Amino acid sequence: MRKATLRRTCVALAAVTSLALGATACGGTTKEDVKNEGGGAAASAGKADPNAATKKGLTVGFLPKQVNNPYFTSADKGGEKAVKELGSTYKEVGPSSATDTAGQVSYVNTLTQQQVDAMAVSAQDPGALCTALKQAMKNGIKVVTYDSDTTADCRNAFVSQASGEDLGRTEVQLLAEQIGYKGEIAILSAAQTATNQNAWIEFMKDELKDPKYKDIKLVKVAYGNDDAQQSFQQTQGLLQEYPNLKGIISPTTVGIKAAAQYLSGSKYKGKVKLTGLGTPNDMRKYVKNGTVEAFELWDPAKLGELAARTAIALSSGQITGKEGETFKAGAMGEYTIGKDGVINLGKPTVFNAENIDQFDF
Ligand code: RAM
Repeated sequence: MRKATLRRTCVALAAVTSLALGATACGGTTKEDVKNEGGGAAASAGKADPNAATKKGLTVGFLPKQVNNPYFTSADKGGEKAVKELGSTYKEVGPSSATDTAGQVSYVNTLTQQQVDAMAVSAQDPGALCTALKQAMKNGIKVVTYDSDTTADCRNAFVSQASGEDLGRTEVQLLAEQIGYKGEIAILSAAQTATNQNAWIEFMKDELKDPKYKDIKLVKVAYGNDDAQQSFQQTQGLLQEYPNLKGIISPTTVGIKAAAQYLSGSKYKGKVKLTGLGTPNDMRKYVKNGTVEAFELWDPAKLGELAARTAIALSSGQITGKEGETFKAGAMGEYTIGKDGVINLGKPTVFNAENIDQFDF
């Protein structure tokens, strides 16, 4: 029983029978509160029962960073499909701007008030949502982050698209090959606070420390806020400021598309290389017209599906979010929870002229 429900039952019971109910069941500090305080991946109370039946009739709320971003449309569709297949109800709420953390906080609070059973959240900021998410967990709501994490004690588990390290390093490797290991490069990111973007950028910087990149210089990290127009202008700005720029990494689907659009209509087309994370459907024409050689991504629908399946496994008690627990994610197979409650979807796919037509998302 959720705590909110528990509380209501307690009030009603006390009124009818004047029963003195123990502090553990009603009001006061429950065991769950205590466990949740330290929080983290182990914030879920109790022990996992991998053989517990999958609960039906749950409500799972998806809260992406940004609702009008095609990447999240695909991801959340994958979530919706899985939630429905498992006999539960899906809903989606979220801001239209990727830099509206206050909006995200109020959507968490709304989902909590609506007493959803679980929520899947892509966080615009690692800390801003924490108070609201902890409150949700205190109310017995399971919290899964997907795509972009909060700090670990603000959710039960994080469904990661791929290892952050792999993503950061491989994007540098892709660009380095394209520019012949020489020249100035820049990064065009999304929001300055985005947990996923910043984690990947740290790994890019670390990768660049390898002596094989000694002739490559990262001159700037620009932020297009997952807004098409701002990302386009930032790309233009980068080329004005650094006329010798040889390449750009844009680890955001909105950014890479806008940068490709700018480069493709400019004298830099094919000369300034561009890679990063994009969807095949957005990038197909830029690969075909010679603006982009290769970029990468995972399947966003699969990420959403895994987030949904994780949320329902948590709500069913099959997992609690602790390292080493395993669960079955339908046709996706079995997943194991790693350190800090992180579940990795798998390896990203690199898209280029040879394979891009095999993908439709
Ligand atoms: C954008 C968002 C999202 C990121 C993808 C690659 O849509 O910034 O968080 O994972 O790009």
